[in-house]
Amino acid sequence: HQRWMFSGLRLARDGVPQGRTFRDDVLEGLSLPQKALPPKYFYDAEGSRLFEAICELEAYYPTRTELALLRSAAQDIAAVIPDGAALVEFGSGASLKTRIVLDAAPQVAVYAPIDISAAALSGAAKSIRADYPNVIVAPLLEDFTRALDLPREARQRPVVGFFPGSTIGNFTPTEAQAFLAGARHLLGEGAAFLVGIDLVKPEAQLVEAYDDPLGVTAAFNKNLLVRMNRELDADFVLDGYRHRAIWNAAESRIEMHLESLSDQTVSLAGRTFHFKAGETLHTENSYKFTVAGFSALAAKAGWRLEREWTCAHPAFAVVLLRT
Ligand code: AVI
Repeated sequence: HQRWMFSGLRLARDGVPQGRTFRDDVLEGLSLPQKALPPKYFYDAEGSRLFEAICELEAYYPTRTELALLRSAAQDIAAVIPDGAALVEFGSGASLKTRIVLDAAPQVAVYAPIDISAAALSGAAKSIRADYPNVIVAPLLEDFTRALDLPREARQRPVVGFFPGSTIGNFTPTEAQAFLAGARHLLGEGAAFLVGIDLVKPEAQLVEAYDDPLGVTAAFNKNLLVRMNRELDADFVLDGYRHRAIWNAAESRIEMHLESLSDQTVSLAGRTFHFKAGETLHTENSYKFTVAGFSALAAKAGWRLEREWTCAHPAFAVVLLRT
């Protein structure tokens, strides 16, 4: 596992030795019987910008619900953060929720945000440094599922992990368990881990959140086609696909797909792929939990649920896990 320094950010060295590239994952994903891509590829600069816009939408309840929950739990949360702690955030994006924790817990000495988007990470690091001059900011530009070591600045300190936004819902249960086990290893014995989880709720509200009337989520989904066109020299016709959000009750997840509106062939990286009319490219799962179900999942990865803060309408929870 190698890293190097660049513009003050540590880069994961993609492709060496275990890394897979966007191209590898696209070629494999488009060859599956149900075409599918990992959702992490949404987050190029434009995708990260569109995701921030989603978080502002009336229809997308998770962000504002979790923000309100964090604000009302801030003193409780601050009370479990030790003096001189390092706060390690997985998939930190714009680091907006972090501010609630940092405002309530001035004892945080180091903030280590981990994110795959260079633009989002450097912007967030800059603004956190400006607004919290006493906090050492040690950003890690990396797929947060691959982070193997804490930044030097965060070692030898009490560690609190932070994973808000219900991003854990974008993993399958097997992946979520593996991520939680990896995070336990990364954060270390005795660590606390604050995780936001979106809870099961009525189908109509879920579908509206993932197929908003302004079409921002549709643009976010379709940006994957734009990205493949640009980075892999693909020739997806953007108007040839439509955004779909479907509640899969059996799996307790919202699925996002891009549905082909006609029979069409796409060429990409020297290969061709055929889409039948109505065939979909499955681009994301967003699992919805119960606190009991999530606690059982976390237990399989060596975490015990120590506390929970829950909002009933819309249903959302922030839980505190402990090794
Ligand atoms: C980042 N993640 C938790 C979002 C979600 O709700 O699953 C991504 C998203 N997809 C569509 N809208 C938002």
